Amino acid sequence: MNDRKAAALAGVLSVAAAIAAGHLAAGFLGGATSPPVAVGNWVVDLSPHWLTEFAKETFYLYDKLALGVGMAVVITVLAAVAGLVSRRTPTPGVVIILAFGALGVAAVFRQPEAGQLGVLAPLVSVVVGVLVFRWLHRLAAERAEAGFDGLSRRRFLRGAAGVAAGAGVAGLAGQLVGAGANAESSRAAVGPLVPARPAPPIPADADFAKLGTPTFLTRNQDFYKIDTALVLPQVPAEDWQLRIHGLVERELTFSYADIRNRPLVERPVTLCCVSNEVGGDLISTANFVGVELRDLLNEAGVRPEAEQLFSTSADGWTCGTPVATLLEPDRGALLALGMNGEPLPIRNGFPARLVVPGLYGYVSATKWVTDLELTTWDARRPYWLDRGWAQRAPVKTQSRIDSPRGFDRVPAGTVRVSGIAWAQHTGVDKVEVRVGTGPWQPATLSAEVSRDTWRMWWTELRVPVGTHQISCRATDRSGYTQTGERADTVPDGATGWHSVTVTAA
Ligand SMILES: Nc1nc2c(c(=O)[nH]1)N[C@H]1C(S)=C(S)[C@@H](COP(=O)(O)O)O[C@H]1N2
Ligand SMILES: [Mo]
Repeated sequence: MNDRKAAALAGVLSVAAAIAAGHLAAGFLGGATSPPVAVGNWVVDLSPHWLTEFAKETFYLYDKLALGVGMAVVITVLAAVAGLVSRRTPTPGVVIILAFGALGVAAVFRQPEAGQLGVLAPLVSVVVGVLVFRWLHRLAAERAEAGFDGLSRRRFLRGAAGVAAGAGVAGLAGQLVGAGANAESSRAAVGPLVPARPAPPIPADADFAKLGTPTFLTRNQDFYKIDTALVLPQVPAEDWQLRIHGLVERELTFSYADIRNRPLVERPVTLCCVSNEVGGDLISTANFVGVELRDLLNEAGVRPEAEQLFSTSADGWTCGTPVATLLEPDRGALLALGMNGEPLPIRNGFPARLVVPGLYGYVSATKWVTDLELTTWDARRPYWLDRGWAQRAPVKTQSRIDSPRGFDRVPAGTVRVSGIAWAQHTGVDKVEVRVGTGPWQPATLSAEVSRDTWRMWWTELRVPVGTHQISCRATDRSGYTQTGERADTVPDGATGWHSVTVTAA
């Protein structure tokens, strides 16, 4: 084998080892996305429509395979080039491997399901790639120094064969481990969750999206996501169980089939995070499908001493919800299996989560829920309580301006302003807007879908030339008008009016 062939081989084998190692690491990291898979998804997303159509027609069921082969060809060529340009020193090859790594990190992070640990898989790739490349490079260099004697040649070839075998084993192992650790196939097998009581149709005037507000229902991929999970728990529906125990007459355990075979209800609910700053975007709305949590609790027979529903997720996160709230006949708390016509996305709690209208997520919305214990407030302390957050946290009445954006330039005169308001389980009654400290002016509200969901608003304001603050405030059905006093999100939710500064010319 001549010098060039050895150099190209070193490049190709180290990149193969890097990819296989990253794939294996992703398998072990559970929710993490494998770098080659993430890059593949990216390629698919970037492909123009005609190309994906062409691929489907030409390769039929094998379009994914064709994509894999295509990527393999491109990567092999680039890796061989990396080896060839590194014949004097390994630095150019190392730089190319680092660039591959950066691509891997970027690709993994565009995947919505990548947990915070997702970055580890591409990092493992890079480290393995660089180490293997430097090692093979040294063996190749020693071979040249030794004048291509039999011993140094054999050492290089043995090293290369070892790397090839190792990469093959790691890649296969990653495939096996990853398949076992991912709940996506289980989710795909759930099939339609058909509600016996569907949500009301959403009227066309439930949002003012054309005027700059969000859409009434948030698409699943756009739904805000908050949790402590470094990698998303992967719980196949077949393995999932929910246990109800503690201060109950009879302990109950449900399988996924037990729950999904009950009559399902569908209910639009706006979820909101206590960490949402004034004007923040940790708020979204979905049609949740599930069963009445109250029915399950009543079947278990809640004893009068029970104050707290202490719920635990598959990854050990805990949450405390007032039992009295959950037992209110019209609260509408759900053990949810689906949202917006699909099984829950894994990031939003597949196979099952709690949804309680009117309470912030950290005291109510346990994702990947597996255990419901009826208990007292003294006996059990949920996760966020020991970290400075309040025991009880009903959602505070709030509103936000979506258009114009802060620091926008607008034409002086009439300016259209729009946004959202929410007061879950109480209902929004009124939104008012003002320029500077001028008089509050009422805005037009969107059709109310339910008191558990947000409402959109819009109006037109006279804005004179200059820089001005536009503010909004909501009033809820209890007659409470949002206080202008600013409070931090800790311990039980921010208060204050949202305002944006615009310059009119
Ligand atoms: N298992 C688990 N469930 C959880 C959390 C968590 O950290 N772990 N965070 C809660 C918080 S703080 C919020 S605001 C909601 C967010 O739900 P989402 O990610 O579906 O928007 O989930 C709640 N459920
Ligand atoms: Mo939250």
